[in-house]
Amino acid sequence: MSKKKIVYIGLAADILHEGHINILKTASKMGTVIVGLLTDTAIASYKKLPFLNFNQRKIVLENIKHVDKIIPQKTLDYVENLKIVKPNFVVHGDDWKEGIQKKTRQRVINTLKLWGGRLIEPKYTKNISSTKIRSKIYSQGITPQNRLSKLSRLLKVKKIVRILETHNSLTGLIVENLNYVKNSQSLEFDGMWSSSLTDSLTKGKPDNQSVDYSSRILGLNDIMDVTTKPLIFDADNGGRIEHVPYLVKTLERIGVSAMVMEDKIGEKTNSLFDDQKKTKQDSVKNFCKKLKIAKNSKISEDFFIIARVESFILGKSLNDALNRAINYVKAGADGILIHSKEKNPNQIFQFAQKFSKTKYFCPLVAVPSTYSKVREKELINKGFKIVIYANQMLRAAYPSMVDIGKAILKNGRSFEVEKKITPIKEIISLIK
Ligand code: SPV
Ligand code: MG
Repeated sequence: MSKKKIVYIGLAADILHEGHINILKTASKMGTVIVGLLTDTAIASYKKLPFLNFNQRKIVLENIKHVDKIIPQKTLDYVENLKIVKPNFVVHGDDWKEGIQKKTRQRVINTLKLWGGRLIEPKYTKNISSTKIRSKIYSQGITPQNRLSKLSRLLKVKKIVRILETHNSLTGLIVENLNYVKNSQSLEFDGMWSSSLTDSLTKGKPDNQSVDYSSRILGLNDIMDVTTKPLIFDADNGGRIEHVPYLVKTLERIGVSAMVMEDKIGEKTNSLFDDQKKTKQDSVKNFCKKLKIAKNSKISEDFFIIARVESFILGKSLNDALNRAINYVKAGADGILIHSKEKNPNQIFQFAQKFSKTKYFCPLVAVPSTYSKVREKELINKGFKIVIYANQMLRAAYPSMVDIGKAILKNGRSFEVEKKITPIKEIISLIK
């Protein structure tokens, strides 16, 4: 076959194995090989972040003799690049005939037809796949530094980073492994929220710092043992100012990616309570001092200090919230959590609109507990980069456990609840 034919291959090339080499070899026999190397954003749109970033993956590929040229492929979909390159052939393993890439494949076939190009599908190399290698690597765990920096990487490539509350290792495993395929896209949670509220409630105590940091961090260690996703820590108001450096250091050491510090003082009351009389908001000056200390205590650039503005919780104005956010960013906050307990997101949307016009705009965090009708799409449109589902796992478990307990009391046996609970066979092998 003439060397002048153009062959296009879309690749993530994060974990290269002999299957990829087979494809590249086949392609190089057919003509000039152009690899559309998926960008980090493209990869993160349908699976986990790659281990290696775009440039690292590019360097590896550039040094493979079957590759003639590399261009970025910005989406999982090939069409944009195909229309530019107009290749005679696209080569892809035949494994994408089924599953989430089925539609992508069909669009490749339709596009190639426009200029008489063809899709070549070598037989998938048996017993080897990046997905298998990747899950083997993940089952080994992750270093604290690698986990810590994941949030910063996710913020660069995701439209919104989706975080779910985790109050023990089992809920951590749910965040780690759960996925849902919707419109050929595999959806998952990007990371975990360690909530002061649910950490306290699981210990049967109120959310008023009765459960101290040491106890919460012990729980975190258990979660970190069995997961690899990033974690954001709810640090309440950071505690006493002289203790802040030690909290930051401890969190960094165990691989936490961010700590959220709220600008309240006085007796701690959970923000979702109507009555906030016992709580006051810290002065801008004091809270900025705390933020500066936190910022100066961290070692890693990727560890984020997120300042949580409680103005709306305490009935203060939009201007107060804005002024605080601006000052907090000036003091070193890497992100702003604008909290609200309204039934709709208007208040935080107004805030986002004004804040985005200032030069201090930085990643915004939403906690849609009371305004839960809001969709992630709307949050993205208003400039939010992180959404935290802050308590839903515990709220799911509690009523279910109460119902089952009641049913056992009512019936004097457990037979009636069998259908509602996980079968023994499944529960004993839940953790393999
Ligand atoms: C938590 O989850 O503990 C939080 C969020 O801080 S809230 O409960 O809304 O205050
Ligand atoms: Mg809290």
